[in-house]
Amino acid sequence: MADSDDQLPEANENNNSDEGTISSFSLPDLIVYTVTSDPQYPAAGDSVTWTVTVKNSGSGSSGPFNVAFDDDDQPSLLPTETESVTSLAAGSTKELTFTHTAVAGDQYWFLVDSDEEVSETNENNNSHAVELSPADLEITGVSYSPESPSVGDDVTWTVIVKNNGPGNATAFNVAFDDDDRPDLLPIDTKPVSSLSAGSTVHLTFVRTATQEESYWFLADSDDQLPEANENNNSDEGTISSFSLPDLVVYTVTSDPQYPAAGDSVTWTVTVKNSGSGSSGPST
Ligand SMILES: [Ca+2]
Ligand SMILES: [Ca+2]
Ligand SMILES: [Ca+2]
Ligand SMILES: [Ca+2]
Repeated sequence: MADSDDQLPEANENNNSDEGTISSFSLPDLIVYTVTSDPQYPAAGDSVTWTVTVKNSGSGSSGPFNVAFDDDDQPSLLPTETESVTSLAAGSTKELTFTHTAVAGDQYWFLVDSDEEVSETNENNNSHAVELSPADLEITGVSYSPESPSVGDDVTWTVIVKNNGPGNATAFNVAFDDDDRPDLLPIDTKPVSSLSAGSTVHLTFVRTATQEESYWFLADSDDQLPEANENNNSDEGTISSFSLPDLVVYTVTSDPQYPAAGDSVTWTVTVKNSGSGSSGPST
């Protein structure tokens, strides 16, 4: 106001004041800039540290706000965890971390300004969702021992299961069966408590050898793990060569050694298996 102390007599005393209003403020625009995780491919069962970089991509600075982490798509309501930021200048970034043990089937959401404390040029770019990384189990080998069993021998089957990743695997079962549906009533199953990405596990099953039988192996036979590829979990094994017996009459002896007519004679017959396989019952 001019002449606010009214020291000057003026021709018009009614045009000395005006009002000022800032016509446009510079507003911030908070965004989730990046989300990274440790481990890089987080999977169910892992303790995962999420690092969220929040950026103010607007032209005005921001006052205090919260960043929410949640396991559902409403992170403004009862989030799993929140972190506070006191201010963020235009163009600046701020890193926040959330540590949480991942649960199978989970997805996670991050939301900037979850309590809507900051007016922004864009309120619709504040959230970001991430998924867990699946495992991929694959049967990479089936073998048996001994190499040429006889019918009736105990044969040990060894199956190699690999987790191709990228995520670690939590508990699953491996089934062994004599038909092509090892998911249904298998002969035997073996549990695996966990298998990290890139690792393999050997499992053994013992079965009495029977000619003309094939065996099937299935990883994650109870479908406990969601996987990147569900179509590489089974394999088949068949014994390719059996050892056969070769029975021969080896010796015949008598008691008495030189029997005569009328003697009561005990004949002892020794039968030998000169083959490489063992024999079943014979008469
Ligand atoms: Ca925004
Ligand atoms: Ca806002
Ligand atoms: Ca698989
Ligand atoms: Ca599976």
